[in-house]
Amino acid sequence: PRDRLSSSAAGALLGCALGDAIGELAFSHAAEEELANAISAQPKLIYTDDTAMTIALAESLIEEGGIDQQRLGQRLADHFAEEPWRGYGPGPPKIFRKARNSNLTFTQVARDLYNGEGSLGNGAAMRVGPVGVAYRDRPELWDAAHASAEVTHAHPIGRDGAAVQALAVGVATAHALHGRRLDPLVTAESLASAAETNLIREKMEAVARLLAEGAPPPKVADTVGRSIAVHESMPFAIYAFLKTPQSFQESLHCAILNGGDVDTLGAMTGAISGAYLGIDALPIGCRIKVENGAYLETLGKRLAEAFPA
Ligand code: R7I
Ligand code: MG
Ligand code: MG
Repeated sequence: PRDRLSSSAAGALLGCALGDAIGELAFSHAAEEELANAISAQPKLIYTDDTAMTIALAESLIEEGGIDQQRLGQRLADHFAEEPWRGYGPGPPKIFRKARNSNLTFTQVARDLYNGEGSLGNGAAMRVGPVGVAYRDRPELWDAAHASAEVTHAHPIGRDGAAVQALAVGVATAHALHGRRLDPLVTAESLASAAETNLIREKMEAVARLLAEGAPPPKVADTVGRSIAVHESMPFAIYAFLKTPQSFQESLHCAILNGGDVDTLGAMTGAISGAYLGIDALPIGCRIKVENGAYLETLGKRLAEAFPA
């Protein structure tokens, strides 16, 4: 079990980075063959803010032993300060600046965003994989996911979207840990019933229905969305995993070859699929090219050790 957890944790982190970096390439190469050529032509696969924030969250979980919102905020801000060019959404950099220049906490500043509603962007969901790996099928998962989200995403939809994505990674990790096969329909329905907002519950119910019907991916993408808002991207990312849970590549292609917020769709699907299938299921040609791959693998192993089976 220890080895399985380690493989799952490393798979979740590398899966996120691969999905993010390859998703970013899919932005300009939308056909499968074109994308394969583009990957071959890259000396390195460069990830974006999605993975940078995921690394910060994993480091925070390992160092703090859980979610400490101020320390997590500071780590996220430090990664941004070191690499501001990674393609961050507009909200987080504003929060980091304001938290530095005031006496307010990160969560207080995050609540002021977007006319006091807080952000419902997918930025909290795209980075939440490490919370799913750490808490798996434990009841603490839900509060930890909310706490990790609130540092930048205070809107109820932003928080709920992150919690459902964390639960998807948690379910995937728990199944991998116990060597159990996951039932896609049961999983989609249980994620729907875990959602706390009507909007996300309805989207996840639609995912379950469309999976049962065998609807084609472009139709699913049109129905549930694939934008930068979390309720319009996380459901499609989960669908892409659940449609072909045994294949990282097929899930990833489904997530990123239907347009929209492709790096983030790739990051979310890649984290779930990587957690479920483990590190050895990731395409080796891509694994060796992904930026900071060795560090991501080590970080996954350290996360598994910090939250042992
Ligand atoms: O969520 P966030 O970190 O952005 C993540 C995205 C991913 O695609 C990354 O790959 C990166 O490219 O950015 O950043 P936020 O600024 O919190 O949210 C993203 C966007 O969602 C905002 O720019 C808004 O357009 C929109 N948005 C909202 N619009 C209206 N009302 C977020 N919250 C609201 C809202 O409450
Ligand atoms: Mg990005
Ligand atoms: Mg994105």
